[in-house]
Amino acid sequence: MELTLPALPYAYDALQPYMSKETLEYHHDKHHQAYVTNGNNLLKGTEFEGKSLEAIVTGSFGKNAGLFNNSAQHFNHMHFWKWMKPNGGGKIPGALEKALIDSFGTLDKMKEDFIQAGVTQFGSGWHWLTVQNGKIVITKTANGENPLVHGGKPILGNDVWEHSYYIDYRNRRPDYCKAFIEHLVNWEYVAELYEAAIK
Ligand code: MN3
Repeated sequence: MELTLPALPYAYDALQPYMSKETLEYHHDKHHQAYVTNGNNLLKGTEFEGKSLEAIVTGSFGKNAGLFNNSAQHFNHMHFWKWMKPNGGGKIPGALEKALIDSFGTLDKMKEDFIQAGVTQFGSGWHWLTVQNGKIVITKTANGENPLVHGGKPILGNDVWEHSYYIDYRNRRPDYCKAFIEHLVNWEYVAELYEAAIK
């Protein structure tokens, strides 16, 4: 399967003031495009040609670092664009809201723990809401790594590589993580992945 860059599901300026047009132009058009281009080059001639993206990511982990880094980042960013929406961060659909309260006690505690995971990820990486063994847990990973390679199903992830926030927030990663969970998350898409993960 050839990796392809999906179009952004909203206009480049649609997430302002929380994520700028300039950030999305660089992040989507340059950074994500590079993962797609490099991933396709590294895929050629390997046993993974013709496999699903998930199979490439989990199969190359620990075996082919270049292919893993680029294919995992492609997977992460394909979802990342859909994990955000204009006027995001509002009401969480009922079944997911209940599951989050069951897992974390309160929604505020879930948000606090999610932000903390992003703030404490040392260097580049991601922080996640993941369905693992039927429960929702918060994790963080370095570089392109994601919960798929640890047997989890990621339902929400935020990119804390500096390219995701430095234009808008400079060094203020905590403010970026807070803005993401409060104002950008597309909870309908998270709920869709949650329903698929618990089937
Ligand atoms: Mn990125």
